[in-house]
Amino acid sequence: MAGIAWLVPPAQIGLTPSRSRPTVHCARTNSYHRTIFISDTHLGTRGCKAELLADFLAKNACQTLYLVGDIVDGWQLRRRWYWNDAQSRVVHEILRKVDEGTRVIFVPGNHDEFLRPYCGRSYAGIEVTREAIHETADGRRLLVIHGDQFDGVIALAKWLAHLGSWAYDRALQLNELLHRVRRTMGFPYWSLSAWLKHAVKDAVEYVCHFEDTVAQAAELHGLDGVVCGHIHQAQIRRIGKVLYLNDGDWVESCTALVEDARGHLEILRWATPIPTPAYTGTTAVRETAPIPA
Ligand SMILES: [Mn+2]
Repeated sequence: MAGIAWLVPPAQIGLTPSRSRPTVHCARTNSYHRTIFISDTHLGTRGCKAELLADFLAKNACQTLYLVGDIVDGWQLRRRWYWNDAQSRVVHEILRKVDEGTRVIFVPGNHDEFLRPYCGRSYAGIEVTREAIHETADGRRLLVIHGDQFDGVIALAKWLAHLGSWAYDRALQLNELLHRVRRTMGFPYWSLSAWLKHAVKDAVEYVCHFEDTVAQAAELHGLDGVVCGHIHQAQIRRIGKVLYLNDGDWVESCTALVEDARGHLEILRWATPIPTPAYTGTTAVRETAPIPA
């Protein structure tokens, strides 16, 4: 299927100064990138935009291709597996890249966690790894992870937030008791309730900030940025000292993150061409059921 790609202008992130780039270009022109990052393709589900993805892979070559998780939907396998020719073409295009010398690195996500025990091995020339460090052409080091690693932390924070008001009332009572005990032992005043209130407030903010959490992880590792997927929202923005990059998904947005020879990073959106009247006779069934991140 033919597609039209347009470049989403990078956010104001203080990267290399913008060059005179076309904002719209035809997908029929083959493009070469230093690196391509894609994730959340959810092969094995009806939601996967496999035709567009196969088209994108066929027309975009690269030195390194990162598959940033949720590529194959193993959760769907347990329920009802869906496969079609377009999905086979996606696999074929990935293997063709391997044959052509592209380094393909697969970082499994939560939907393809069944592959995680095989991290450190290679299959059909595809390296499977729990996480990777990508070095851009201009020397920046980016952590490459799917992002579900933080679900536990965020889920715990959500639980803490729900516990919030009840716990705070109990904490006020406990605080008074604690204060009395500490005073008899000669310790200075320390407010448990104030600490708890602060912790719960932090927890609520944590839930809302997957992006911040992932970025913080990269910063803690002393890296320049992080590339992830998982939440199906393509994004390039600076968070604190690091660059947060999310390559989006191939269920709804059909986006990839690409790096050029100079280390410039941007989001590429691969979209369905506007149907001409000749095609309107065919009724397309649109897949609207959201895939869980
Ligand atoms: Mn995921």
